[in-house]
Amino acid sequence: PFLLNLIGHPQFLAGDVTTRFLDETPGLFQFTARRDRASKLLGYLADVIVNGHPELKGKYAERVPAVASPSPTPPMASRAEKPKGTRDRFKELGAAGFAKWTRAQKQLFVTDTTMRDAHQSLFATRMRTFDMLAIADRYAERHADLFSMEMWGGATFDTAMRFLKESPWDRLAKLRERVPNVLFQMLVRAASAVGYTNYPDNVVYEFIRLSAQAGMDIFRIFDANNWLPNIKLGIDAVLKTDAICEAAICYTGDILDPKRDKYTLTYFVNLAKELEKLGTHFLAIKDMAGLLKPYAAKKLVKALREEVGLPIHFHTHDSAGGQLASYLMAAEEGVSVVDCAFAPMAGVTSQPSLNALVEAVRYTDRSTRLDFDALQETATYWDGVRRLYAPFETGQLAGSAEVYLHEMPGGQYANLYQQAQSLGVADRWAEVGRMYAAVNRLFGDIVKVTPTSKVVGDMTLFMLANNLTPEMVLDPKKEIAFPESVVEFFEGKLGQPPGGFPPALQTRILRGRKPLTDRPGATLPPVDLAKAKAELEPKLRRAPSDQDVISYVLYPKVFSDFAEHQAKYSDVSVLPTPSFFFGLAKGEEVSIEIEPGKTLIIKFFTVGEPQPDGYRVVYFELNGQPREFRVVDRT
Ligand code: BTN
Ligand code: 3PY
Ligand code: ZN
Repeated sequence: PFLLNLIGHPQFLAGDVTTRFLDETPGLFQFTARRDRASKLLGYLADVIVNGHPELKGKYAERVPAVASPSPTPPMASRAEKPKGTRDRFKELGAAGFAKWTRAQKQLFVTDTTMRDAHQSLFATRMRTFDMLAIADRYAERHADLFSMEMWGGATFDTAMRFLKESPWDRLAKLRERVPNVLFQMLVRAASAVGYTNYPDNVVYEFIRLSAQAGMDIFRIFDANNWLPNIKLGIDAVLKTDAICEAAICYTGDILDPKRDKYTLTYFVNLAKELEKLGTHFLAIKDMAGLLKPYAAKKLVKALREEVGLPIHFHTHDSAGGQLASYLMAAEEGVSVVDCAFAPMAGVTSQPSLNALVEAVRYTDRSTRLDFDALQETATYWDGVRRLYAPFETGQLAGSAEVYLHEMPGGQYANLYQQAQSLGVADRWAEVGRMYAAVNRLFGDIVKVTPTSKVVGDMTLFMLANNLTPEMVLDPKKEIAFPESVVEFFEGKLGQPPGGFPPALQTRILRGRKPLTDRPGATLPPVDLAKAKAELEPKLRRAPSDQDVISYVLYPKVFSDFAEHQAKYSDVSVLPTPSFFFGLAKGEEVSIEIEPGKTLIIKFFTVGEPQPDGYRVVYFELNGQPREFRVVDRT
């Protein structure tokens, strides 16, 4: 084990082994804590080997070999001087100066969404920190000319803890350490922060303060109803930090369709002007479902460039298949930044391909100046990563224009599919889209994005599972126990939708109770963070950090379960993804770096027959020593 620790040590890899190396590196001798972590990880692997991973239950899940780590990164990359990137310019100019600079540039800027929206949209937000860290140095060295990396927010905060049993804060910190030169961007649901309901104001302020402190640079703030009082809260919270505020208009409907008069060009331009007045540095067009078709994009961006002085950042999903054209139209009208994902993680419900976009504008006056070979090599890495998450894909092989009918956000698609699977209605997936559209009509044609899209999704699955038609939902004689999220929405707990709620349905759902018409945060009492901390301490059996406290306040149950998992199994984010989901194959050996320079070599032999008490013995070798684990067989 000593030798393994030595040869895996970054200083050793760097050839930087002086005579004092051993004296200055006491970590080599801290065996106890490590042995404890090793036992916990072996316990985790033993459980997965015997019982399977709980997230793969009922799924067709074929084991996929680990991806080879990308070779072009030299071992000591993290020490080398990084090329200057957008983050260096931001630090030099400040948020307002940086926004002004961005708007004045001729080149088209590109945000890479691979580490957030792309996997949220393609495989239900299941990408693990492990697979991001393995490519992080390459981003710092070869992709410093990206505008930003969207790598946090949206559903990642919840799913990291709930499904992957890893800390979203650690993900941010570790990536930040490796990538100091490229701007990090996150998506925040304004008053809903990174959750599904409106929180008290002090929770939103605290969450954004801590995120900025942890290294987040750009906050994309949107409200799921495009409701200004809620967006204002998010903007104010970001403006209290030094970070960049990017307030979003959520696009829905079709501004070119004369029959759709609720979400018109004027509606969006007026909304954008209000956001500018509230002090945002950037304006985002958040086309979460991919409904902003090319000629509509041209018209919208042209109007916004004329009427608003902010740089415009355009986000879409390629759900129907034609959204690269929307980016080109927007580029012609002066959009500053577009959101793309690396080709193997692009298309369908994800963003348009970054590799394709870059080539589409090369040799034009809006060229991104990004390097073809560097992009191609990174694309190859992501191709390998995507295969590891096959069990979480929806099986949708191609884009579908049906999105113009159901208007489901790309980021919801794979998650709703998982929900449908767990309710046993995945075989009726074809009906889901049509029912989703019907629910949207029942609700008065609302903006559908988290959390309102979740309300529509919950209602859709509820109606399918209970064989309810829209007529039955409206029939006052029929008793219906509406889903909790639907009741809360009609109570005004997510704010007010454009044009208000359909009165008849609202009355029926609330059964005479009075809805909120004010901002929910205006009356929600502030969360007592000190009290939450005191409550958390005995659960954690250590002093909670501010990050622990806010995670707990946002997600009490999810965070508590995660903390328990971590106490039992230690930090499982260090496991390679195939081992995390499938354990090890008989005879397989993996090397696991539990921290820089500390590596465990684990080999799995076999599992014994079930014993009368229901246990099985799992046989491993840890750093050359035999180790056995007794695990209850729950299969
Ligand atoms: C069984 O109980 O059915 C299987 C016995 C497996 C023996 C294991 S393999 C790893 C460890 N090293 C040994 O020499 N024996 C045990
Ligand atoms: C989210 O809030 O997670 C979204 O991706 C919305 O588009
Ligand atoms: Zn999105």
